[in-house]
Amino acid sequence: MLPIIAVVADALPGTAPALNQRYAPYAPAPLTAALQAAGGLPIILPVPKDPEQAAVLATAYASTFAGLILPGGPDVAPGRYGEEPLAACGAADPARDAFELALVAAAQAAHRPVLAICRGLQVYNVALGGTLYQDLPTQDPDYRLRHRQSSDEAAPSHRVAIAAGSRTAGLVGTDCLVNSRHH
Ligand SMILES: [Mn+2]
Repeated sequence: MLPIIAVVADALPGTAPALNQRYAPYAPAPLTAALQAAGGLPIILPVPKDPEQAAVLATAYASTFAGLILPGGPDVAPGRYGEEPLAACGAADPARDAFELALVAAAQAAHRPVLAICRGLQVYNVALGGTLYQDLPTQDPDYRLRHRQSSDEAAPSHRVAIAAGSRTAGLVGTDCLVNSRHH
């Protein structure tokens, strides 16, 4: 049996507003293709509009998947880590925050591994009690790297250090270049 890997949906404006289909859940095609190529069975989890449903659905979903991927997306609401939003903070999606934070808790309770990417890594951090810089250029006195590159957004631009001996280092080495699209 192929392991089911759940990817939380991002949302695009839908095409049939008259039918109340305002948003279309989707996941990035390169991500789902990579999961299929690696022998996984990707599924996309739609974000419940009602945050009240988040915990119940997250627990139910966690019993269905072998692993969870938290992908990229909008900023986490600063209230989730005890801060007021600064002017440079982006718009948050309260329903998605509620669902993903509940999913992290449910995945941990069910002993399912989580791969967190971009926004997902920020969600994971906040879920475990961490805080975030809302905006590096205005908050970090040592800020100098351009983390929101103006070049082709897929082109590698800055260097990252990978922990020696880690699984990631086995795949890409301890020193590599990545694209950078956060703030
Ligand atoms: Mn960066």
